[in-house]
Amino acid sequence: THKFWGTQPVPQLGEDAPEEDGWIEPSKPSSEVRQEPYPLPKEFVWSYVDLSDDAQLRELWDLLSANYVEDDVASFRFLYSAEFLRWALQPPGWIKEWHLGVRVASNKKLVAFISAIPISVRVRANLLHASEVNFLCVHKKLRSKRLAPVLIKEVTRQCNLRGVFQALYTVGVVLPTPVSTCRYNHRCLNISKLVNIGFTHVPSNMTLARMILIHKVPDRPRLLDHGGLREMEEKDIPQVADLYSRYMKRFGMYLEFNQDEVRHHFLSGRGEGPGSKDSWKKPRQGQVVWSYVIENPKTHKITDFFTFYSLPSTIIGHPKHDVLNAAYLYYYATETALEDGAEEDGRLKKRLEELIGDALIIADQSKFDVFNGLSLMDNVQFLKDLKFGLGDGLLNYYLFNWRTAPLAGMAPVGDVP
Ligand code: YNC
Ligand code: MG
Repeated sequence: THKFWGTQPVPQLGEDAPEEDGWIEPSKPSSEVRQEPYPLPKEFVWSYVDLSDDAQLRELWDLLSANYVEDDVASFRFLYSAEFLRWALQPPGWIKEWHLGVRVASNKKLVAFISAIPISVRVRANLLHASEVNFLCVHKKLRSKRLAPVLIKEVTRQCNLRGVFQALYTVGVVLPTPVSTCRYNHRCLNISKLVNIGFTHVPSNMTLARMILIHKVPDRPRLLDHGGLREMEEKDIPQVADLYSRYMKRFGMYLEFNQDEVRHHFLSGRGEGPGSKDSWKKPRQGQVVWSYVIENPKTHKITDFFTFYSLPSTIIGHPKHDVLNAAYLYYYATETALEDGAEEDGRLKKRLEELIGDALIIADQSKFDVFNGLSLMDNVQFLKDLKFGLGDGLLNYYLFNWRTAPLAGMAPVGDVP
């Protein structure tokens, strides 16, 4: 039983799928929302964390780098960079009161955090003006004291005060009640390091040398010279936004992005310094996101794009290596998916293998050790043939205060009514 989640407007475990999609609790005017912050145990105080201030950004980085998500056996812990945190938490329309910290009253040390950002999420036929909740973290020394429910209730109150009554969030563990569940898949790139740190192992029917050979990728993206591949630029935003929205309509749940959001998510996280013809080989200073387009050389039409981001993990207690450099597949889209019959006759699969295959090459040249992808969108089309292996991590997707039937993690079409 869930003492906290049992009291919240979420579908309870074992509940039947609803006949109609809709809220669980109705929205209310902000005058009827609770006006006082939820009380904290007396040694703590609420504190908004201002990420525009380098000193406070550093405090959040310190908290998360020591206390945020670890895998089941505590071998790895996410190590979000400061640039990543700013990029993730300050998208267009970000709200100061949604970067919510808890400090020790006596010495002001930051010991807990939760965040929300505004999103427009389409869930089947409905477009929800919602928030995305992330980076919930309680210092290791303060675990199991029921602080997390207070953080969740307070961020909910802050959302409600802004007229937001639905939220989207992802969690590794199962709570009431996932709307979808995805699995992590890993494309190993730096085999010797990954074997060395125990991230993967050499199968009994293979040698290390053979395993390295099998996972070797070319050293130059295949679509670079004649295929129209280049880094995404500011001028591409209208076309990329249009392609993104047409492509994503094929799925039962996705975020809608306007052009400012496309600019933010795909271009603002690219760090310092101008792009150059060869910048795919080497990350820029502080680079968080890598974004590429395919431009038809004759029509100048953008036919495809792909993006991935950098999210390293601390390797806990290893004598030689301290950081796992992981790239995560982010958004992509291709006109091929929108052509009649492309899924049935294998054209979509072939195109995605070309695109994501080049993403792997770029990530390899940028010195990533591994490239991760979830079992969602069209990923199931290429994961196996591009030599991704099944991970043991799951990612559960949740909606707060919204009922809808479960969405298949991998199903592309068919889910949309
Ligand atoms: C979790 N991750 O079940 P019950 S993901 C939500 N998300 O409640 P205590 C969680 N709930 O079962 P601790 C949760 N983990 O009794 C635990 N819970 O009903 C529930 N880890 O609280 C749990 N970050 O304070 C139980 O637990 C209750 O001290 C127990 O703190 C939990 O960001 C946590 O994994 C996760 O820092 C803070 O373990 C702590 O253990 C920790 O006694 C490492 O809490 C880091 C970590 C979570 C990453 C993420 C998404 C969070 C979503 C939160 C829900 C948002 C709902 C929408 C709100 C806005 C609505 C609007 C509008
Ligand atoms: Mg606690």
